[in-house]
Amino acid sequence: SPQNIQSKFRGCLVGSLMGDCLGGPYEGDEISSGDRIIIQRYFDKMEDASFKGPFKKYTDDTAMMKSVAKFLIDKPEPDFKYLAKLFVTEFFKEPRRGYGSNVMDVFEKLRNTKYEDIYRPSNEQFNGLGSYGNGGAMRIAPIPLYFYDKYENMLNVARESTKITHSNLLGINGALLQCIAIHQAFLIESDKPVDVDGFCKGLVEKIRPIELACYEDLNDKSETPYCEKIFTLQDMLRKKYTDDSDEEVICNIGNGISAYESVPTAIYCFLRAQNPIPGIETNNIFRRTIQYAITLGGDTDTIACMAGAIAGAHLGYEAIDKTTLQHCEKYEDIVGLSDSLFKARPN
Ligand code: R7I
Ligand code: MG
Ligand code: MG
Ligand code: MG
Repeated sequence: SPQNIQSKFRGCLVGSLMGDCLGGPYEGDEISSGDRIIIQRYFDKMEDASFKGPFKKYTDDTAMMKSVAKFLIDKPEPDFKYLAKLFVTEFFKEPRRGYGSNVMDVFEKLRNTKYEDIYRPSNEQFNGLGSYGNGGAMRIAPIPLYFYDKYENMLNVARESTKITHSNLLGINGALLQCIAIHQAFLIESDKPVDVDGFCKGLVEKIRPIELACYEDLNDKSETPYCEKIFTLQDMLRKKYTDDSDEEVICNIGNGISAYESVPTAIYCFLRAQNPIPGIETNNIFRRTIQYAITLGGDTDTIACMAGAIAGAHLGYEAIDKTTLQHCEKYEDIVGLSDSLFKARPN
């Protein structure tokens, strides 16, 4: 296991916060080539110690991630009813954090039914189909950290915690894919380069059995959805970075609010950022990852949050620019939360 575990805990959760805070102002936007220059300057300004400005607010992504961390820290055994209560309490305390437009119904029902069956409200979403939004994936980061040496427990806790709000298979498996991606990145030494092709192969090996178990009627020739998407992004990465355009990435991988159109994109951003990207001027791979994610537009806070969690889990806290971090709301709390999560691990 890696040497700098505590630094990786911090890198991952702080990375998640930074993607959320810095991506927040651009959520839902379509980004033009002129906007790309504005985003470059925005990141340059954040790194300039003489720049003073109001902090960038975090959104629901971080609000819910904090609850997942607290759930792991406070209880020796996973208590999913406790997690449901943390989500609901946090939502009613600060409802205006940009939550998904349907997940609020789950919080209300949970409260009104006094948590009688914590999975029923989520099962009732979208006429019984369940949400396939990226809300399960965006908050998952503490789980692959806490269970980094307990793979099966990691998957089980990731699944059960996601199901409180998301019961559609695409929503659940998207959260599991994000969990696996963070876990894989965490296990790569921070001073070692990422083997991009190997990283994709690892993801396919792990997500395929999970997906196959879900889709029993799948015929032999068709591939499972997330595996298919990983092959697509792998193909795009193999083009040797000559003709990749943002439009192509958005069209083939996505930049939307569904898990299917955002988790693979976050993984793509992390992998693509291992090499220089035209128009993104920085030598810092962490910055390149989240700046690129925001440049793609769409669900910027969430895609940058997920990409930042993966990059931070690989690179650790040292790789993150502290001047930029200081512009993010409650950053000290997230550093403290990472350390508490690290200390809460059994052994
Ligand atoms: O998934 P969720 O928590 O939303 C997270 C997103 C992130 O971008 C946050 O930053 C925040 O802005 O919201 O919340 P949900 O309400 O469950 O899902 C989000 C949206 O995905 C819904 O409001 C729908 O627009 C869409 N969606 C679906 N649409 C049709 N059918 C999710 N599931 C379905 C579906 O089954
Ligand atoms: Mg958000
Ligand atoms: Mg929103
Ligand atoms: Mg979002």
